[in-house]
Amino acid sequence: MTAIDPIIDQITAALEPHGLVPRGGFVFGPDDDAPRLSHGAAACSVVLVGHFGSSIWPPFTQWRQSHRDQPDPLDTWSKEVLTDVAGAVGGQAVFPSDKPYMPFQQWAKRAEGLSASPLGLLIHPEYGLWQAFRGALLFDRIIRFAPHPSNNHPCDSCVEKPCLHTCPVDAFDGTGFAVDRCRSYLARPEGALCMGGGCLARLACPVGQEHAYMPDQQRFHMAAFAHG
Ligand code: B12
Repeated sequence: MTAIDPIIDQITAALEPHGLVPRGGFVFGPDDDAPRLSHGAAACSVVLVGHFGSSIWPPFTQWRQSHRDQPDPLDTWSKEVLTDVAGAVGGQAVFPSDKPYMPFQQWAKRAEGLSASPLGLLIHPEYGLWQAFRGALLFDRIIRFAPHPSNNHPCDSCVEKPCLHTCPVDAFDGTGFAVDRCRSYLARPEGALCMGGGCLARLACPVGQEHAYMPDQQRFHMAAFAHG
């Protein structure tokens, strides 16, 4: 068996103070539209970076105290942190919020073997919908990754699918997300419950409920989505 690349330990250590973790990765194949590195060549490997549950919230909240009027604070924080980490490990950081959008969810399916929930969000067998990606590190060399576990898709055995029956305006039908209907509801007084406590459809998912974001983080994401 091939040993895992030592750079994964370096990345793990560099991310740890920020509540972030490497979330697998892969080597681009000849048929992939691999992103270009700053020197023009196509990237060879990618390591995804993200978080489970509220692990980023304490370090991010602390950073925010000295960056009070920062627009898009979570994206800005992610860029600050990951640009530094990339520099330290010889990679180049890319971000989910930057256009043209990189296919983060497709990458995550390959890197961690995750599948999409009926809400469109990828679901993790342990952390459910309470996880996301803050960036990815591109490298110009082959990185040896541990094979990801063959994750069962938790939604396959979920008969009730409460995520599809909880939204007060039926914004999710299992095939798409009625973004405008959701946003206009959030703007009305009736939307206060979602705005204050988080997306009811996401909260209805039985998987990984103990990892649901803390209330402050729920409100932050709802506000970012509602006004985005
Ligand atoms: C544009 C976008 C949106 C748009 C979607 C518009 C649309 N119908 O396409 C809007 C603004 C609605 C949106 C909302 C949310 N999003 Co969004 N979004 C993106 C973004 C920036 C680009 C998507 C894209 O076009 N990618 C390019 C294509 C080529 O890549 P892809 O991997 O093939 O894209 C997949 C997605 O587009 C997906 N998709 C299509 N429609 C929708 C709708 C939703 C709601 C989601 C989540 C995904 C999704 O299907 C594609 C095939 O797998 C991605 C980041 C990224 N770079 O991918 C985040 C991303 C998909 N979003 C994410 C999240 C978390 C959300 C929110 C939950 C934000 C929040 N409030 O916390 C909400 C969901 C609403 C809710 N109920 O709370 C996460 C998903 C993480 C995960 N576990 O899978 C991502 C990866 C960002 C991140 N930092 O991790 N989002």
